[in-house]
Amino acid sequence: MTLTAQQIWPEEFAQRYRAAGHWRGETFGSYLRERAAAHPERVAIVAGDTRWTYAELDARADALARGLLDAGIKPGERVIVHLPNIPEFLSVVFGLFRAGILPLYALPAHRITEIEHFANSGEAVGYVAAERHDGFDYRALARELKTRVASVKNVFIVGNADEFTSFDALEAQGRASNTEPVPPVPSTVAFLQISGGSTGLSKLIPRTHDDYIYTLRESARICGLDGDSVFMGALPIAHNYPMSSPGVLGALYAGSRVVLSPSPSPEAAFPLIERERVTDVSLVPPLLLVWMQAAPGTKADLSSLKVVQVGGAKLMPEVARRVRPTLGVTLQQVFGMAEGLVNYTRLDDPEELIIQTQGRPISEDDEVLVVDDQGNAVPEGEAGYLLTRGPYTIRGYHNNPSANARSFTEDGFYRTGDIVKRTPEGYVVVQGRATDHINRAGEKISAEEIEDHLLAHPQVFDAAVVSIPDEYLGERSCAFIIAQGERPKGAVLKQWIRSRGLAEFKVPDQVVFVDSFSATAALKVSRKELRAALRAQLTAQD
Ligand code: J2J
Repeated sequence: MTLTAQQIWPEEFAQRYRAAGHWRGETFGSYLRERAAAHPERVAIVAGDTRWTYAELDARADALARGLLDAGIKPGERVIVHLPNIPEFLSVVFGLFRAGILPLYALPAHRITEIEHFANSGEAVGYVAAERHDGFDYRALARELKTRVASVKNVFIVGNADEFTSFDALEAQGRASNTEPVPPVPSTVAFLQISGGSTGLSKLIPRTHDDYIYTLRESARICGLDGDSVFMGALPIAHNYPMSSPGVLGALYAGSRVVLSPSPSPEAAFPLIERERVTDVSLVPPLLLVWMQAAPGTKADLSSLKVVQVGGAKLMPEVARRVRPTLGVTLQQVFGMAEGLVNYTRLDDPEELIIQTQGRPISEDDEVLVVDDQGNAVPEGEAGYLLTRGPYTIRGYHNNPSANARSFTEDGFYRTGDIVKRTPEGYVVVQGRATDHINRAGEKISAEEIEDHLLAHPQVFDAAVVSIPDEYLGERSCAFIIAQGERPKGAVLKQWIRSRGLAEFKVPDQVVFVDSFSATAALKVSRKELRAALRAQLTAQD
């Protein structure tokens, strides 16, 4: 298995990133230990009535590291972490990091089909979930997972575990244990994140301690986090963005307090902002709209908020312009990707840059190219494909040579799939994208993946899934269907997607039946052109 930075970055680059002080040989386990030593009594995590100090989080992570090793999981092996925004998310990932075991992050919305794919492609040996969340019983998923994927031996459940090991038992066992975890090497892979999955199934993204901690350190600095900051994790923190840009991990790196909201809705988040005097939060554009609608009428005192970050999908300038007047905060645009490159507008940037652009890269060593179809640089200010490499952008997906051949150039640039322009100041303006996925409120959906599932339905002859502009979601998904025999109801096909064990956000928002894919979209053209023609057809009708 290819799990070291040496195999991810060529040695000359690794040396350069170390010499520049980007990679400092820290690990997740070591930075938590240092913070806990520096300010043991400071509150690290708040969720509901739970308040853990840095010392407590540190001790829990130690206990879990021992418990996980005693359960027979070995350093370098992978454990799927399938948890909502609860404190145990953080204690278990730090426990895994300390034991040198790799978390593989799944979103709470993922269901058996996705988890099975992650377990197979990451050869996972364990699965951690909460008993229930949002009405869904994750123990049932765990049972199914164990029957489908033989490598998954250990299941740990927060709450009532039934036949599985309870999280409390795991931690108690670890507290009583003398096992000494061997600290992981900073240049090795610390965890696997999942890709947005533009073509078919999600790919696994290997990130090292060195490279990711560099982004946490710089993100916390760029976002102005320090010991007085209170960062709210409102979006699901398994997402790379609320995890790391600066996210909950960046906030803990900076010694800030992390407040976890069970949901990003104003009803859940606003009272918590008042109670905990939250200063920073990251949102996706549709949520920003909801917050801006709710803020003027709320009884909650939101005056502690200083910075609201918005990223994950394009923020329209006319919305961006209203942020400061409506919420009384500084807007920070964030354009990033789980594969690496993250751009931020800086807090003291001129207002127009904050409103009109998606920021500039974290690092002076982020190499950013904007190229045409032939791979040649376009003149400054013109739109082109964004390619990038740098000290925290991966050089390849985990165990996936065919995706790597498509997604990376020979000299190691990642093809982001985004179409961007650059301003004279080096700021990026996202124009669109070349890949065929749907960015539904920041959740990336692969058209191909959903088409494959629709095609498995006996009454579907052909299917094309496209993104349609949507006032609230930014984009919504529309499935064009040519029926086989009698047309099923749209609702039946939506239910079909659910029954295939997929995340709810992948269920098409709209189903449109057509007799054929029309002359423009005859079989000669690629799926991509077909989707473009159908999208144009529907948008023209609107
Ligand atoms: C337009 N498109 C954007 C933006 C991401 C920080 C922030 C976001 C992510 C993320 C992340 C966008 N405007 N402001 O991991 O650390 C689209 C682009 C990009 C893709 C990556 C982070 N911000 N996008 O969203 O891996 O198309 O990461 O390539 O989920 O989201 O998606 P993802």
